[in-house]
Amino acid sequence: MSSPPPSSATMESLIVQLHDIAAVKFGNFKLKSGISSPIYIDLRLIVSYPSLLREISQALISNLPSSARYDVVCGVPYTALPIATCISVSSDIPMLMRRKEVKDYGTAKTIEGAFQENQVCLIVEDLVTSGASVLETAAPLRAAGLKVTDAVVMIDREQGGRENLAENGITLHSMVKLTEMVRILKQKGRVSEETEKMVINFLEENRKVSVPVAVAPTTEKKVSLRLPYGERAKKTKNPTGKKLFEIMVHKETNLCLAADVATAAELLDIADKVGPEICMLKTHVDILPDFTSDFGSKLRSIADKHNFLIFEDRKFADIGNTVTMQYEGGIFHILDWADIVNAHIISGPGIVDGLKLKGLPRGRGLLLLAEMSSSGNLATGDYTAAAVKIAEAHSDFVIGFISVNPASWPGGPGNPSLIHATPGVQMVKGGDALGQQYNTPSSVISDRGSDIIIVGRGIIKAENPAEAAREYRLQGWDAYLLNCK
Ligand code: S5P
Repeated sequence: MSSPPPSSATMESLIVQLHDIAAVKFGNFKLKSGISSPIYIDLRLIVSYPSLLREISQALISNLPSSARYDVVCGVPYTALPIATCISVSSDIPMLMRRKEVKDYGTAKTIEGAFQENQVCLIVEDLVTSGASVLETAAPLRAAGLKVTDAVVMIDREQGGRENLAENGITLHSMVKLTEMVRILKQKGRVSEETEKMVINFLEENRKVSVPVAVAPTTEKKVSLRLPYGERAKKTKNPTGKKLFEIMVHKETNLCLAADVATAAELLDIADKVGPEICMLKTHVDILPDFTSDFGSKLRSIADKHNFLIFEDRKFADIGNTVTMQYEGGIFHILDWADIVNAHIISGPGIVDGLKLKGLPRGRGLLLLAEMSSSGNLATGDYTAAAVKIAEAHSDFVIGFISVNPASWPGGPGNPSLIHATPGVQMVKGGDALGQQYNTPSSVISDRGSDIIIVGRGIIKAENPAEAAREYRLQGWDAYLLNCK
């Protein structure tokens, strides 16, 4: 911990060595995301060069400010595991390992090794782009009672990772920034000026893609501690609302999967895989080309097996009389299989009366769209306030809201019997090309005062959706525990 920061000569030599072993390559590479990159970095190779591995580990640790305090280290699996091991052995600092795969839900440990609550854990990573993988490792460490305040990384790609981590309370210490690395390689005659320019342009363009989009409300604030979900279950009149809170407590999850997949077959498959991690599964049944009349009963049996509720995101918007027919009839018979549906209040309170007529006798629940996640949406101010009024007047049937920033509402998230579910959630802030705006699980639960995170593409597009769901569950639950009385 006391060794001086690496000299520029040491740094240059490390970078040249990385180039020598082809851990850094220049050319035309197709990345996992589909885009072509003029640079490719594969730091897994360093395990074959022990002296380089040792030098890098030392450079990482001596790069930390002397004020940094930590009791244990943990590498982000898998590439950073040997680096963390090397730091642990050479600096005599105990190490922890985070499991990527947990076989038995609810019983197996996510963190291996000996530690005590409130110890500080330093995260070790090889390459940071958006910071998502560091956050994925920080979540279970924090959930286990450890403090995570700093992360060391070999290479910072300068694509928003530093800012995203700072937003989550983690200071990033990089050995070298990617542009600096390319500049050094050019100075050493390893790459031409043209290649250097190409890489810098590529980074600039990608930086634009991944720079966090400013998310609508600028009024984020910490909400005061909230009643535990279990207490709120007792205050809830509607049986589905009560059951939802109870499932959340029982399964330790405030995650809802937005299962916007291409077919009914895929939906049933992902429901079964992700089922153990979620309290609710959200469908858009009208996007499924292979919908058949037994879809509802099939999904129901998966929901019963894994104990989650089904939420059909129908967004009813018509007059009361029409929605009764849309809810019950047509080809989808939503009333038969969906525990929860939602409605806009654009048509006035009659829409709630209409849905309630059919839903309440079956014990179903309704969420009102009080806010939306998409940029430029009109569900703000008086409109949001009207949704709250209608919900209060129908609290036997309305179980809560689709909301985005209830902490900023006059009176905050309000009545504890009403639940807040928030879409537009991913591991890092940002947006899509069609107006969707994303916030992180911790900012949604901690700063924005919501109860449930609704995650779609963050899970369904992941390489391993069940594993991604698990990470979202841990982050969402961790944030809930931090904010609960
Ligand atoms: O305001 C809203 C309301 C909803 S219900 N914004 C949303 O994005 N949603 C839904 O949440 C949307 O229809 C989609 O099913 C999900 C978000 O998906 P993601 O892939 O962007 O996470």
